[in-house]
Amino acid sequence: MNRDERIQDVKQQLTRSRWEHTQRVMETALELAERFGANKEKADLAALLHDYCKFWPEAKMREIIVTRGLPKDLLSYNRELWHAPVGAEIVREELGIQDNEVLDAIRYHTSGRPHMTLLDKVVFVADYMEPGRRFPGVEEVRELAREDLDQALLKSLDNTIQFLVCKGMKVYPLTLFARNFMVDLVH
Ligand code: DGI
Ligand code: FE
Ligand code: FE
Ligand code: FE
Repeated sequence: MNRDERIQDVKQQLTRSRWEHTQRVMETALELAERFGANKEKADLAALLHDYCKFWPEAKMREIIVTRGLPKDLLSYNRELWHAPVGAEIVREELGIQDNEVLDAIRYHTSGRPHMTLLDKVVFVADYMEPGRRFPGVEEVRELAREDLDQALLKSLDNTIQFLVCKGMKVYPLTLFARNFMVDLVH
């Protein structure tokens, strides 16, 4: 499967507005990869595929989590988290993506994790700050990302956790571990 065929495949999985988001994540990830020295081909591929399973039915995602041995604790947290690990599994199985760095960047693009790789950070921050995003505090993340990817990542995690807490929602432990890890790293 070449890049154009992959693009057609991804477009079929997504709504028009989600495909436009994906294109902006690809552009932003490429800029960040260039700025901070990540592998541009991998950033492009991970960004293209990062939301592959975003619109899969909840029951189908649940089945993938159970049958493929993905972390079962996901099932007791927000279903918005599921498309990331399910997406990594599905692009490996169905699109034949074998690069574990790319698969990890997809797998952890929503939750984050401790010890995020440069590629993980590029995809996570690109997804958070692509020019279509209107989150409170996103402009500060864009400013930080001009010079310091780690500070931009920490601020994205802080903003997301604050958002969830303000809404009275649970926070997936991996997101808290990711944030705590980044606090130590930047100080
Ligand atoms: O798929 P996208 O909309 O492009 O963005 P995403 O994959 O980063 O995340 C989707 C949403 O998941 C995000 O707006 C907040 C929500 N969410 C729910 N519980 C958690 C969570 N995000 C994180 N990081 N941690 C959670 O526990
Ligand atoms: Fe996503
Ligand atoms: Fe995200
Ligand atoms: Fe996304």
